[in-house]
Amino acid sequence: MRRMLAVAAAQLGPIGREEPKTAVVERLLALMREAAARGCGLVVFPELALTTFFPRWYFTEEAELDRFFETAMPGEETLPLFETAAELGIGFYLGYAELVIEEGRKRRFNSSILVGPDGRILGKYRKVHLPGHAEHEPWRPFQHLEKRYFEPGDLGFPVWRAMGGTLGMAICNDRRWPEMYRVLALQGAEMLLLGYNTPLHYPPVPQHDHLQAFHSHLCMQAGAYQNGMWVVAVAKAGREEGCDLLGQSCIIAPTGEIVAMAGTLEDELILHDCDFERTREIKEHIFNFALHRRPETYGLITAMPGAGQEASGRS
Ligand code: CDV
Repeated sequence: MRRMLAVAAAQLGPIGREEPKTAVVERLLALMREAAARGCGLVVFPELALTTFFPRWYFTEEAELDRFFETAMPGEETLPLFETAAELGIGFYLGYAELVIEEGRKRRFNSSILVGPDGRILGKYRKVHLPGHAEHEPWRPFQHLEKRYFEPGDLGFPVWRAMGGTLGMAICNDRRWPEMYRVLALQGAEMLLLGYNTPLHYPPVPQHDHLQAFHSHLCMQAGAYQNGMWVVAVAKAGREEGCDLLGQSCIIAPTGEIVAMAGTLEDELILHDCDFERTREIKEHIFNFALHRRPETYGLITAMPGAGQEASGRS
């Protein structure tokens, strides 16, 4: 018996710094409508999908920063996404900047939500692995201030049973960390939804610039295969405010094979009919966790962050 979910990865082209959120939401709605018209039950949007990738700037005024954040979900500008999803009967994943008052203070997270085909929020994820730096570093051609503008996610890596399968969420840099896939797989995740903004130029190690697409696919294909899960990875792509962002959004099968990949750096939909049952080909055989894992030898993974490394390296 097959267990099918037709999934759309909705890559976005660049978003301008002054582009109103309402205009971005129109672009998202066009992609959502196309996904539904082509028979999809789920559409996946990128990380921070409502605005330009604002951590590339150092802001001195809090109000300048605040305008990129959402204080409610749905909010006034994002409500049409929820209404349209419910009308069309399609679920979605959306990355956005979250600003909440918790513990009596302002807290900021790089977040994503999973919305069901009835337009209701099923779950929220807050990005755990924040790359970049916390202080202004003028030597860089552009900043990557995620460590300044966001707190590390505090919700862990939950899974949700929805749309016929078991789904997990992660965001951008999380895809480079094998622990993320494994923690999801140990909870039975069959599909990972992930949005990203990956600059082609990596200022601390520019000699790796030509490897951005390779490294992106390498870690996700390995994560898919070693954990027997589908991976739906969606870029914000193209030249955004002078910064070139990787495209090549893709859908990866539990075998590690890329089964669909974007060919442009613009708004573009790629689709695949995913069979959740295919996860068994991996999970019941080569990566049968119950049969082959030796967790008693893996204790160091949770006991320490790094092998005596200083926390002062550049990222
Ligand atoms: N948005 C990101 O998390 N970007 C990182 C870059 C800075 C390395 C990434 O892992 O793609």
